[in-house]
Amino acid sequence: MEADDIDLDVVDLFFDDNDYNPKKYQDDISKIQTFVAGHHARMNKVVLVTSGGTAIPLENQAVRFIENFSGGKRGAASAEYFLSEGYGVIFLYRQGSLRPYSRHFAGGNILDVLEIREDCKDGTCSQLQVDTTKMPSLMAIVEAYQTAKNSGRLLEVSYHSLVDYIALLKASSEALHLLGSLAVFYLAAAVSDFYIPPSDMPKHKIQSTSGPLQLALHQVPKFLRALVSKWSPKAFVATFKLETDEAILIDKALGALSKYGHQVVIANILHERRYRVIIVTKEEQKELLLSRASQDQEHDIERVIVRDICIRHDQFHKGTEV
Ligand code: 9Z3
Repeated sequence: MEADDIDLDVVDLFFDDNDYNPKKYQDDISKIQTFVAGHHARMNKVVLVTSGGTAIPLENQAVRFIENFSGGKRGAASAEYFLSEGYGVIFLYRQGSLRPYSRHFAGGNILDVLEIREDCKDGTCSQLQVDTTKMPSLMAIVEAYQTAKNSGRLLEVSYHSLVDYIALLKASSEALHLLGSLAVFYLAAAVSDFYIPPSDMPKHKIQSTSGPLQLALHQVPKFLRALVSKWSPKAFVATFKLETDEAILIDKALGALSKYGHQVVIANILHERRYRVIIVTKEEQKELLLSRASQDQEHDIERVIVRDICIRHDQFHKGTEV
């Protein structure tokens, strides 16, 4: 048996061993399939953007989880830029993480820009007014959001645990296969490499009276290989590689490219990720760096990343047509 087959078997076993929320899962899959079919009919490009972290439950009826740092800014901002590039966007995000457009209000309190009209304060009417001077960008953001929604180009699907994430990634990938090379994967979610299989989890809450807690975490199978070789083999795939040590970043990115055989790795260092990334392909390494002035004006590096990925996808798609 080839190493690839072994990997793919491990992925199948993972699905056999792990249960996920079947009701929500079925609803989500049918929404994804309908979305993809609609875009296929119009020969539109569609990108799957994954975003946010994953929760690793420690108990079967879970009270505690292992989490990570990702807040979902990369994914949410990128989804907006893909929409403005004309793509249909399936936004697969961790519940509670940032979302396209509403992310702009996450740092403040939206209630601060709303006012109850003077003549409504006796409760006889229900009109609110918006003080846009307190948030000058509000109109443009609402307009962009409504355009995306009304044109049917944005589908948001949430997940919570690692298992939910992987199940939805598989279902989306299989649906997107219909689009061939018009489909893009932009995998920005920070997915845990480790988890506890259900058979190893205690049924009830772990008791602190049992003394120090020792956990054995298992490795999550490498789903990317299944995605690239089996679930959606004609798509353009861009993944992210996160490290904290610059010395190993590029080697790890190149290692991922040769292991999975996909098109692009976007390499980033944790504390530089808002202003610097390196686009790594088999042929080149290209640094994208926001200038100091752009950083001061809080410009998004995602605009530049998405522009670069769209150009590469366009070339890839044209190359597959001949
Ligand atoms: C990233 O590297 C993203 O850029 C961040 C974005 C998660 C750093 P934020 O959500 O951060 O805006 O706060 N994502 C991928 C990280 C990852 O786990 N990649 C896997 C790996 O490095 C491969 S898919 O092994």
